[in-house]
Amino acid sequence: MNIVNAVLRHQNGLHTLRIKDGIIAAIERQEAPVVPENSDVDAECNLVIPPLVEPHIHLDAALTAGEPEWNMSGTLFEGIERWAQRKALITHDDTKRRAHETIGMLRDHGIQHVRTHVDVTDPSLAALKAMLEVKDEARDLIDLQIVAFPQEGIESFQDGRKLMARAIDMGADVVGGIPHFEYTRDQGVSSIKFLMDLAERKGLLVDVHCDETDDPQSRFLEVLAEEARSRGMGKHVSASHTVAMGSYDNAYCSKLFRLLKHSGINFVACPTESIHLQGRFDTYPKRRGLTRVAEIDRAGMNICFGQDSIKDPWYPLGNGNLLHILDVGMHVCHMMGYEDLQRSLDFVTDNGAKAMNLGDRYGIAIGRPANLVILDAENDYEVLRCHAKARMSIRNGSIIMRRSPEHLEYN
Ligand code: 17E
Ligand code: FE2
Repeated sequence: MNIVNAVLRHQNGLHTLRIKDGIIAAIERQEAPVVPENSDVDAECNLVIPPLVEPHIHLDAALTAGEPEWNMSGTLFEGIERWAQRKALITHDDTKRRAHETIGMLRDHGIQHVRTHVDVTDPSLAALKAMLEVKDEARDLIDLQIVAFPQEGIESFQDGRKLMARAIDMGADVVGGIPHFEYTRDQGVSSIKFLMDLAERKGLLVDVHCDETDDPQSRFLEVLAEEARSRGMGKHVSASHTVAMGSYDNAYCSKLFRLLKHSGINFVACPTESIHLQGRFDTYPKRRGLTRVAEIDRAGMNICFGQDSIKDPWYPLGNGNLLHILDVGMHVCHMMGYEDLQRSLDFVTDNGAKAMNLGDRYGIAIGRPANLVILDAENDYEVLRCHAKARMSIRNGSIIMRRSPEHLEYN
């Protein structure tokens, strides 16, 4: 298969991508637009990118909003309570059905790499067992990384440490945590030491829900970053949310940034989720409740966007469209300057791939898997402005999704 008339990011002109045996075999600069041959895919002078990357979602909780009760306060903490009610009812089949349905939504929006946090604070580990099967069954659509995520705590949940260790033995890829939810600061700190020890021993990645609260005293990020720095594990560690940073004073934050840069850790922000869940204890002025996305990026650190939820106890909306999350993120984080708009796709492609440590399995280059998405716009700026959609998603050289252009009629 050849893709002709492709616009590539960071490259001038049009290109032909030649795909053989599921691999990108050649990338050729065209002199001018060409007429496609029969077996060619015509990108029609639109952007062809590597797939969108979803670095942070909870597939085990997706599509459960309102079951059995809705989150009426809109807080993270009521979300965790509502989920505990639903968690008592989950079954293997119910988890698989919802996860597959949600993966279908991600596919429809050009996502092929996904990191999902799976709640392991459940003595049966039913959701994890189900998600390990889903990972295998969904292989033709997405690559799935599974985080062992202790939703109700490692230290403050009964047998929390044992459940984490068991989840890793069962095959979870990434070690998670939730230090700001542990009962005490000490427990938060010891939970981070425990999870970093576990990851180091097993050679695994780390992704911690870290400081997901407007409380400016929630300072577990410094603990995580120092653990990562001193063990030389920074590249393998992600700090998700870190929204308390939006409430830290500048004097502390400037000191913190020195450590963060030295640590080399990655950051994941979830703008729709955080603008919804945070600021809930404020009247006015009301905080935005996001981490310092622009500042982290400007400091040369890696930060990406994720959607976190799709219709779950924490967030009632969502449909898999990561470009919508990008749109909201650029607005809420004050990143609408021309330079940011011109490179906005970084936050849902390359930066996510880096956080997930996808390495040379990701990107448009000769010899890499032919995982490609055609958008219906010509550059990052227009993608954002026009609410572009994925027109085609290609995985290992096969078309897995094709969307017809919108059709309007006028009198
Ligand atoms: N669990 C959590 O602790 N935080 C979230 N944002 C979600 C689940 C969605
Ligand atoms: Fe999350």
